Amino acid sequence: MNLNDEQRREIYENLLFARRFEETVLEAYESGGVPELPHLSIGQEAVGVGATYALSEDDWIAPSLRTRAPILMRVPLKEVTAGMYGTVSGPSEGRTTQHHMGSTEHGILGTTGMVGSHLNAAVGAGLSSRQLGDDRVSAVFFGDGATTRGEFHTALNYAAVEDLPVVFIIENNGWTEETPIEQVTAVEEDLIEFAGHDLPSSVVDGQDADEVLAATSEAVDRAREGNGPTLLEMKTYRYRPHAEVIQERRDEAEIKRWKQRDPVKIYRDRLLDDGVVDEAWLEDLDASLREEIEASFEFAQNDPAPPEETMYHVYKDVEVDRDGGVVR
Ligand SMILES: Cc1ncc(C[n+]2csc(CCOP(=O)(O)OP(=O)(O)O)c2C)c(N)n1
Ligand SMILES: [Mg+2]
Repeated sequence: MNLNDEQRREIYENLLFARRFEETVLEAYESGGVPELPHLSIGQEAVGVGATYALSEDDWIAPSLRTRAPILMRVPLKEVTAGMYGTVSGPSEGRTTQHHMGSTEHGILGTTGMVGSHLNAAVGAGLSSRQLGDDRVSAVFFGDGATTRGEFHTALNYAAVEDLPVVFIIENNGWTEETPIEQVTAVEEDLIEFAGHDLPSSVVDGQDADEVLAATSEAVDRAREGNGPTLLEMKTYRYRPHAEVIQERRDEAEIKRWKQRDPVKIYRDRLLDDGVVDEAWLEDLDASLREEIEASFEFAQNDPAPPEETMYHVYKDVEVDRDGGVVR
């Protein structure tokens, strides 16, 4: 995919936007304002941004609980922030908070707290695409830990057997909570060794949005042309602990090493080197993103809690007979 200067600036804007948003979430959480424990993806932004940039607006995205950038790229910011506070203007009108965020209106399947459980929902979205003939590709983001779950293998196998238009994206940050991934998997080196199932796969530098975009574009083309699923392993790293309440147990040197491969900095330096942006542009962008994000937090903090009747529209009202058959 050949990018023009405007597209390259747009990718950088999305990277910085995701970074500044989550930094603000952290500040709000630390000052006691966010109702749910953040599991931040700071450090992993290039995976979500690069991959989403490779998709069409109509394509399905199934994020993991940690994946944030694709949501920020598709859903209006005030809605995302309200969604985080569980207030009425959020995508679910206050039925969920950040961990379960989704917005089918924007092609984003709501995620769950059960690791790996959304993979088969994403495969289902691919199957629906096939059956409806609507050309939509389904991209699913999940952690390395999810590759140890049965759901992962079921999803890969079914998508491969049926040649479904699904792109499987492992956000391999090397850790599943407090456990290094190599301790709990039998593969020798890369998680794509799990692929089998006659599935094309590759390992990608997840800190470089251009690399992520190129690999995902290839997979999306394959899926859209009817040639089935692809497994991509994005090597990345989170800069924060698993969740904010958890004490950091990873090696300081390891964290430091990965911070030298900061996806936002890598992209910024490349744009500066290529003369696509200058310092003044970068400063203006940062200031305007901060302002927009602050305004969204102010909006969400003043947004009302959902009315009581919201809880009555979760399940359809039906009457059942003694055998569980639907009467009305
Ligand atoms: C089925 C299941 N088992 C355990 C947990 C507890 N848990 C929550 S997040 C997590 C780690 C997930 O690691 P990974 O898939 O690598 O994603 P990451 O947090 O690194 O983004 C675990 C074990 C859970 N939520 N669901
Ligand atoms: Mg992980």
